[in-house]
Amino acid sequence: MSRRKYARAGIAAVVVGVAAAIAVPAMAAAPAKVTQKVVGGGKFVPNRSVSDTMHFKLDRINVRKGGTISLVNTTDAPHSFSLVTKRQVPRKLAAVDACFEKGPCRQLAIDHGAINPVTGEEQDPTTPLVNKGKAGFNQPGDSVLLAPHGKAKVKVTSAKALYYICAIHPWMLGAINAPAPR
Ligand SMILES: [Cu+2]
Repeated sequence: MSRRKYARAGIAAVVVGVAAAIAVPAMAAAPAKVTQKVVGGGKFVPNRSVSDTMHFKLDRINVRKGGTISLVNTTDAPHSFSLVTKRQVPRKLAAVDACFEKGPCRQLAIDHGAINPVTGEEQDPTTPLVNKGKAGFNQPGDSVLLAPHGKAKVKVTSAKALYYICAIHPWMLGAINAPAPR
């Protein structure tokens, strides 16, 4: 083989190698099972603040379509895992407050039966799982309640980006198969 042919073979090998390197991340499928924990609790700093550190452990969940998210609540409080639109994800403190007024938190509470739709009074939720549209978690409004130290499993039946909040503590939020909301 001439020197030139060696050079061509070398270039071809590099091209194949680069193609493989590009193809590998695309071929690596999202996992079929993911665990999302709810962690944290109250925090008191004298003469400074009282805050609540409860949050979803993962800011972002990667899971394949048809995969399962196991929700594990390690806190003493109830929570929800509720799909909302990207726009409805709070990014400011005012949006956290507004969630209970005109935002999705109020509607989710009504859908779970945690607010009496006639009197507007809070009550024990009647519907732990709300499913809009087709089965599984795939669109805004799909929502599950987590009792204190409770567990739940949800099946993700969409490959699209999904966004979630806790409708009780809407600073708790994140994304499924999309960058974490900031
Ligand atoms: Cu919560």
